[in-house]
Amino acid sequence: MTDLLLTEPVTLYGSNISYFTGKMENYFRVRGVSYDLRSMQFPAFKKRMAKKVGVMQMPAVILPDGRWMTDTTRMIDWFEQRLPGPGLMPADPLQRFLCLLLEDWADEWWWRPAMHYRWHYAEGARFASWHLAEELLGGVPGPVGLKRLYLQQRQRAGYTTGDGMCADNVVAVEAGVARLLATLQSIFSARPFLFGDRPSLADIGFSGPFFRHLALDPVPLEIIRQQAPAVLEWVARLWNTRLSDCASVWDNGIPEDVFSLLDDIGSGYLPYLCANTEAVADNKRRFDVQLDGVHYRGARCSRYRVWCLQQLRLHFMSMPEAAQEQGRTLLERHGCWESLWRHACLPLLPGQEEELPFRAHNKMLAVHQ
Ligand SMILES: N[C@@H](CCC(=O)N[C@@H](CS)C(=O)NCC(=O)O)C(=O)O
Repeated sequence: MTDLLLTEPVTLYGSNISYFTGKMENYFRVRGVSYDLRSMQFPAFKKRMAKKVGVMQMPAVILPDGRWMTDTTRMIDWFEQRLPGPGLMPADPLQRFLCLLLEDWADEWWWRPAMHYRWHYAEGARFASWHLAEELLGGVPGPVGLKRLYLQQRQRAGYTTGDGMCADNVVAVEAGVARLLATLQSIFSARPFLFGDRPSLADIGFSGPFFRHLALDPVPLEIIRQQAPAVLEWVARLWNTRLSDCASVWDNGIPEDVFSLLDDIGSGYLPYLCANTEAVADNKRRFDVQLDGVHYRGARCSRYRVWCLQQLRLHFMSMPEAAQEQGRTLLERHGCWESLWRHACLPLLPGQEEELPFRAHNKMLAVHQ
């Protein structure tokens, strides 16, 4: 693929407290791509973006040649294939697959707890609703209090209480975050990035839940300060790292402490993807599921996440045979294998998401479906 020559900054439309905008900013900074962050102004931006790429979601990237892009996973993949120099993907096929798996997990699974901490606690909801009302809805006539109420209700109905969170599972969901923090605390006490001295796609993936949410919103930030200061250091380190200054390569093999992340993927995320697949196949809009002892009632169906599961399978199958064998043993040992392949046939729509990053068919979760 020809090297991409960017003589002007790309435009990044989003919000400076948004999960996926924050992920894309971390990517651009680490990769040395200059960008110009602009806030989306509603309602005009919504129509404009939907016309350009098919959906309205944050962020949108506009290339200097005027092309619009969406979906951080596919955008990053697009840039990685075109930007010069060693990038964020390890050469070792199994490390590479694990980076893709961790990125997907960070995008899709940690979204709900991150939204929970922001919108469940009054402190978080006060901060975020004020910020978003001013930043995104400043041009909409009406009192700011009403806008804040609207935003709070929309986000809860779409992503927390409307996506399987309830009074009964708050403690267990927060315990899952504490488990993640404990593992990451021990990883980042041992080395600067997930796979060694150099950031990889997995670090960029985890900047989604951490940079603009868990390490920003008041309640989880205090938990991280007290319980996982090495994670806070990693958040700032990633933000302040340029890949071009990193001489070193990733460590060889898979660091042992990454295995407990795989255990969690095997007991929570992959079974969730299976339950979502079944619900989409049955044309449901919501489903109940018990994962790792946590009961989610009325979780939202996601066509996009059926595609995510398919992508994980394709990434696995694209590895050379020896790496697949090694990968299978590893995934079996950590409870990830059976659920990765449980449903032979995935209910994808014809051509689903094939035009990404220039056109999307589905939002990650359609709030008003
Ligand atoms: N898969 C997409 C997900 C983007 C996404 O869901 N962004 C959120 C905000 S951080 C959003 O815009 N949601 C749409 C909405 O709330 O209507 C990506 O990687 O870019």
